[in-house]
Amino acid sequence: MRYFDPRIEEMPPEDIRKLQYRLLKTLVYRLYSFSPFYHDRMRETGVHPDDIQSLEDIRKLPYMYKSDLRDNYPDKIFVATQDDLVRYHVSSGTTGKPTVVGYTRNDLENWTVSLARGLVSCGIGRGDVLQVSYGYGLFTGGLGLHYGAERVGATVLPTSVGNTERQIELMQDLHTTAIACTPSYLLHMGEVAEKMGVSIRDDTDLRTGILGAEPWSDAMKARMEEWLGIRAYDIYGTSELSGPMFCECTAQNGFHVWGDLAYIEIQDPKTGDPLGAGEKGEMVVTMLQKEALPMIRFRIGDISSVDDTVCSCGRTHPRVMRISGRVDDMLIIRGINVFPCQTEYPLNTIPEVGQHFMIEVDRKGALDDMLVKVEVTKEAFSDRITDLMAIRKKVEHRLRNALNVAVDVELVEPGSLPRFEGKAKRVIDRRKL
Ligand code: DLL
Repeated sequence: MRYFDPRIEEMPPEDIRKLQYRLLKTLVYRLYSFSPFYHDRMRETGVHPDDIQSLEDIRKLPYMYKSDLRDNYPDKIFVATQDDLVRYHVSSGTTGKPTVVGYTRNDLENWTVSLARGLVSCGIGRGDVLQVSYGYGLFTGGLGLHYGAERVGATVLPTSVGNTERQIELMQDLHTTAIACTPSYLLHMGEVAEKMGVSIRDDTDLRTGILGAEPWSDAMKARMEEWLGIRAYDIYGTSELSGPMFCECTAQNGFHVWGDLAYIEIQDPKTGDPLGAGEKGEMVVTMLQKEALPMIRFRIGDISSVDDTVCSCGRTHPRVMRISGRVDDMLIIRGINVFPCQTEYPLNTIPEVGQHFMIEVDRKGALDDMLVKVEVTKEAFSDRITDLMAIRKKVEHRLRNALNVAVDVELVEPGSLPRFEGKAKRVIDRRKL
């Protein structure tokens, strides 16, 4: 199957924009009338639904922030009665109260359809066995992928996270062809498989990875594809948008954001000025059809750029490039802005080091001090101090070029840094403790 829904996926861009405008108008009137939260926000901003006369007028509407969800915990922003709610998910909230997302039946349907389109776009369908190794439960990854994969006719193997050896046995016994998990969990799986004497590349049928929920780089993708013998596709979403929503197609050049479901703005994070196609900035997302927890101009905080030209796969919906950081993840090291995920790319270009790293930030006297702990590969790990020093120098040099700031590097034994089953946590900032 080439498309899940060609009528939508190949819709001419002008028609997508017309549809978006119609959906926006309806959404704004509905929320002005039925949502006390949005009604008050619009009044405070001095905007009335009648002021929305074009798609660009979306910029007149007020923003929504993650803190709005926390401040209105658990469900004060919901625009659905209990009778209409069919599911909750709860995001873990590492920095405060968790946030709760409610879904109506239509919300679940749109979420499933969005993923069904994405899965077909990267070649998944009947005959595939998709191992879903995202967490099932309050996290959106497991159930989201599960329903999307069933919709396209794939066979789902709902392993969730953990029990990695068993996952690898099942992968072999049930002939898994595709896996959905975080990139860091797939790395961990590859290592555990090798310890079990299994090469994922040669001893399994795995050919596709649907990887996301955390930042990863093109270099890491290239390395995993080569090592594991797969094609690795980026998948993106957040709990507030429903969960995993948008997936890369076989062109592997950004994930398609379905215009009938979402409208994306890219803006300067400081001034809020709109940025053009190809310019990197903060993503602001409006979900055009969400019912229970509507999202207008949600400032997600992720940084990327948009390509709105028609994709070589034939799909007309804009593509968002790989996320290059989060506005609030930025570390300021001696006045220089550093995004932790900028570290990954240079490391992945050095064959002597593995793919695992940990950043530790401290303040020594008045100065910030950034230490990057990097695992050396088994092959490069040696007793010769001069060899290790040469590798360390190389890593320091590459990192300094990429980050524009000098960092200390400590080489550590293969397998000694923490491994992650869910999202990786690679930064310890002791300045905040
Ligand atoms: O991580 C939803 C998800 C599940 C996406 C499975 C993909 C696959 P949250 O837990 O709410 O939801 O976290 C959302 O994770 O704002 C990004 O900062 C980050 N993130 C998600 N996908 C990617 C990705 C899920 N492909 C937050 N690349 C987002 C980079 C990602 N960061």
